[in-house]
Amino acid sequence: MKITRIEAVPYSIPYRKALKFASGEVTVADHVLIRVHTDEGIIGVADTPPRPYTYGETQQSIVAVVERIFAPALTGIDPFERSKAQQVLGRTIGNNTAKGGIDIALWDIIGQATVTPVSTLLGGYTDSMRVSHMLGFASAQELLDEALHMRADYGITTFKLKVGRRPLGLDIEACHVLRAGLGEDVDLYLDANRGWTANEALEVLRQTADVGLSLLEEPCDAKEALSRRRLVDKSPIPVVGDESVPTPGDVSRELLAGGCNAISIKTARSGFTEAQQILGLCEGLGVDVVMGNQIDTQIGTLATVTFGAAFAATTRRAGELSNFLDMSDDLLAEPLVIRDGVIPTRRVPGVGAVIDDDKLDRYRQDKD
Ligand code: MUC
Ligand code: MG
Repeated sequence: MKITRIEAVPYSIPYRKALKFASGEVTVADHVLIRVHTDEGIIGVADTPPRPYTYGETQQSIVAVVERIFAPALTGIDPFERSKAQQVLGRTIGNNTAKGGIDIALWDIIGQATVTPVSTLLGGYTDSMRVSHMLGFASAQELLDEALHMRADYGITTFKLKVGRRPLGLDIEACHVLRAGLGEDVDLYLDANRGWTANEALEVLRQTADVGLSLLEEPCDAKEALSRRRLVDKSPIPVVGDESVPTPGDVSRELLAGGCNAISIKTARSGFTEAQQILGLCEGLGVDVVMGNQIDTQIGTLATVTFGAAFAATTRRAGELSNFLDMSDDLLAEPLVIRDGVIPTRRVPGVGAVIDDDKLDRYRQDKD
């Protein structure tokens, strides 16, 4: 089998509710749909979310790097020879979600060609993922209302609260209001998107010691190595690396430097191949992982469920899988459903992301 063509289709779907966090906000999904075509008519699909404040990528940069660099270099390669493709992708630095998308599309082709669900090909540990919901900036009461709604309507009992780059009192109050309103049997953790100094993070941890938070993600910039290491040493809860650890090399650097002691795995930026390498590193070093969310659409979320359900270590914690609920629409022909707090994998060949072509026509931005 040979790759014959790679499409990068820019499209735009508005959010019903914006998601605000310390490093930016999302009001519309200006994403790029990747489609890898083969000479046997099998097409691999994946979604890429441009995040300039995290990876420096834009919708235009993803389309450009795919059309001008990756497509010409990958055309003619056999999708099964993923390591050859990884070599080609690795020759261009950065562009994390563009690379991740192409890798996921190659796995989708391999699953379709072998008539096997990719979650099974990856390891097939289980057939669903528990859901963690991301709470963006809002007042403490609005956050509690949203969490109560997510628990009542979707059975979600794990919440990641976005904090940072605003008065500490607001974040501390939100932690207490959520714990008081949701009770003890809910898992609560924080993500500051580098929006604090190490000392501010330590102060928040001191003032929320009674809340029972389980994780603290990217509290300050990992490049502030000394204060970051002191924070990791002093923190009573694991400090999670996210935007500081997009590749296996970044993961080993940060873990060995003491910059974090848990890792967020995001298939949007690592694909399945590098995500497996990161997981192997973490399992070997005894480091906890959580399946993160790049503020993904349903296509991106399905990729995260497909990978996360394949391994024991990635199912120990709920995966961040519900951001798509804030979108006004999606390209997935058969919508994802969250029931009793879980999302099932798709028991079909490939990843199972069938696109509704009418919707793609409606939302694509490259129409003549
Ligand atoms: C997250 O976990 O940080 C927000 C910024 C980003 O790059 O991803 C999201 C979610
Ligand atoms: Mg994060």
